[in-house]
Amino acid sequence: MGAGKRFGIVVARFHEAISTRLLDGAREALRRQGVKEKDIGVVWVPGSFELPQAALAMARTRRHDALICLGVVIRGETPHWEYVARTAADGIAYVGLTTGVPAAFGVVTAQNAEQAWARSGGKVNRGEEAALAALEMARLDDDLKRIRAKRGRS
Ligand code: INI
Repeated sequence: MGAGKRFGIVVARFHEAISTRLLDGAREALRRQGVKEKDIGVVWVPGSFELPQAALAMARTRRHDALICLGVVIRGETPHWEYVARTAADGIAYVGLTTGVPAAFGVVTAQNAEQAWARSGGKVNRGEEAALAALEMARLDDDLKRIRAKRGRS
C-alpha cells in the first residue's frame, strides 16, 4: 500500500522519551504498509511549537508525499502549554492546507504524563495513527490526480 511513497517525519524533542515512542510507532506503521526505510526522512525540533515551521520547510522541498508531525504536550501549571498545543495544531493544519502536502497531526495533548504514556504505547499510539492518516491522505492525492487526468482526457 505504501511502497514507493516518501514520508517526512518531524518530531519534537520535548518529553523525548515519549516522543521517541511516537516516532517508533509511526516508523513501524509505515514499514508494515510497505514503505522503505530509505523513503522516510526524520528531522527533530526542540518542541511542538517548532513543528509547523519545520513541516512547512519540508513541504516546500516537494520531496515527500506526506508529512507526519509528532510531539507531546502535557498540561502545566501556567497556560504556556495551551499556546504550544494550539500553535502546533493550527500550524500543522496550515502547512497541509497551504502547500497541498498532507500533514498529519500526531501530537499527544494530555492532562498528565500518565495519559501521554498511555497514548504512545503498543495499543494506542498517536504516532502510528498519524502515520496511517498520512498514508491515506497520500493515496487520496493519487486518486485526485487520476480523476483530474481522466477529466482532462474527456
Ligand atoms: N513543548 C512541547 O513539545 N511540549 C510541551 O508540553 C511544552 N511545554 O509545556 O512547555 C513545550 N514547550 C516548548 C515549546 O514547544 C518551544 O520549544 C519553546 O517555547 C521554544 O520556542
